[in-house]
Amino acid sequence: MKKALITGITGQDGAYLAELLLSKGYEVHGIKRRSSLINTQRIDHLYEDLHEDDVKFILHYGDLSDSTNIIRIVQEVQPDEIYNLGAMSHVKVSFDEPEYTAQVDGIGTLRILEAVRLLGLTKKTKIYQASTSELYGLVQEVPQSETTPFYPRSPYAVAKLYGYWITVNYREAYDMFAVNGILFNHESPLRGETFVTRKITRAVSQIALGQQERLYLGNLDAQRDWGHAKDYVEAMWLILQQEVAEDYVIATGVTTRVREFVRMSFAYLGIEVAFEGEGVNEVGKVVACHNSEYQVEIGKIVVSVDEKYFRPTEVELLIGDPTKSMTKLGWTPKYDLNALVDDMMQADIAIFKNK
Ligand code: NDP
Ligand code: GDR
Repeated sequence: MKKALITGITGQDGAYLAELLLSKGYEVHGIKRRSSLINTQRIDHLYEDLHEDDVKFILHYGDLSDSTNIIRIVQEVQPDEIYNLGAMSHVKVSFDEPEYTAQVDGIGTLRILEAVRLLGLTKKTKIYQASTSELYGLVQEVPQSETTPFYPRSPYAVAKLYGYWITVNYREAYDMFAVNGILFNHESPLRGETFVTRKITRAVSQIALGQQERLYLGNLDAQRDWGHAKDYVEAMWLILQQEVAEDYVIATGVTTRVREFVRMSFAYLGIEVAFEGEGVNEVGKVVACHNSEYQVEIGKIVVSVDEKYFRPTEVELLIGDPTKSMTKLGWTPKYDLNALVDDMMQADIAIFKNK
């Protein structure tokens, strides 16, 4: 039986990956942070009583900012595979917490690699590093592939750049199986509530149900290549099952503006929204409602721009080229953007109908 260790197991990807690996017969270990309130909501359904025999899902307290703790856990678990998903993952927040972000997202990656090396596990343990399309930052070429130059645009992306290169360096210097998945944005009903897609699907649900007046967003023009997290954790696993350690871009190859994601989310409920005005004065108005269940007035402004959500330096356009992962890994996503919006809206409208 293979053993996997997942950092960031309480996050969106950690939860889906743990589910996937358990379904493949792995023993799954995860690192969770101590918090004053319980933070395991996304993985509670996987919890097993440690007093039972043959437990396959085990959590350890830990933090990527603490080397001794990382070394101890890696020594105890002796994992065949480590998925380093733990990170301060919010781009906007990284401008407020740049040093912490560097510690966790940059040096945290080094701590994992060093733990494996110091414990003499370089031939046993494969390491997956959660790299990101944010590395591309300011557009150098489109679509972005494994060979596109990087130009990070936030403390988050700069920290992740260190994580990317230190992974490549340990692979080359110590012949370790250490690889980067350069994943473009991926979303789901488990997505954190302050990332734009989930912020939108939650607000749209509440506006339709009369529980919220308006949704305030930042840059409506930003373009993202959005996929479904369920598809992307499959790719993470595939990357570690290859004979040769290589880095891969995981993306859909389709890009969409934030504004369009809003429109699609309202459309799921039968509400048509049109945008008018420019820049900070742009608004989204209801132009029709085809579902009598939702009481939204025609002409009502339901979306406005609030500059407080602008970033000091923005990533305007991301569109990935998934050719390598599709041909070499045989990876094909099951969800397109419509299916993603449907999945998220279905989940959020159900949550708020029950409130
Ligand atoms: P989430 O923000 O949902 O989850 C992040 C996880 O990291 C959480 O479990 C969080 O714990 C944990 N974490 C945060 N700080 C620390 C720390 N100091 N020590 C240990 N663990 C910590 O992110 P996602 O699941 O969306 O993303 C997973 C990884 O993939 C991240 O590294 C992210 O940067 C990267 N990525 C994500 C993409 C996406 O579109 N989702 C795209 C490309 C890369 P807690 O629950 O306690 O906060
Ligand atoms: P991103 O995701 O920065 O791409 O990072 P996010 O959903 O935060 O932003 C996407 C785009 O939407 C614009 N935007 C807003 N964003 C947020 N969060 N809130 C708003 O109100 C808002 N209005 C407009 C942003 O400016 C941006 O252009 C995510 C994270 O998961 C990273 O960890 C990961 O590495 C990258 O995706 C790939």
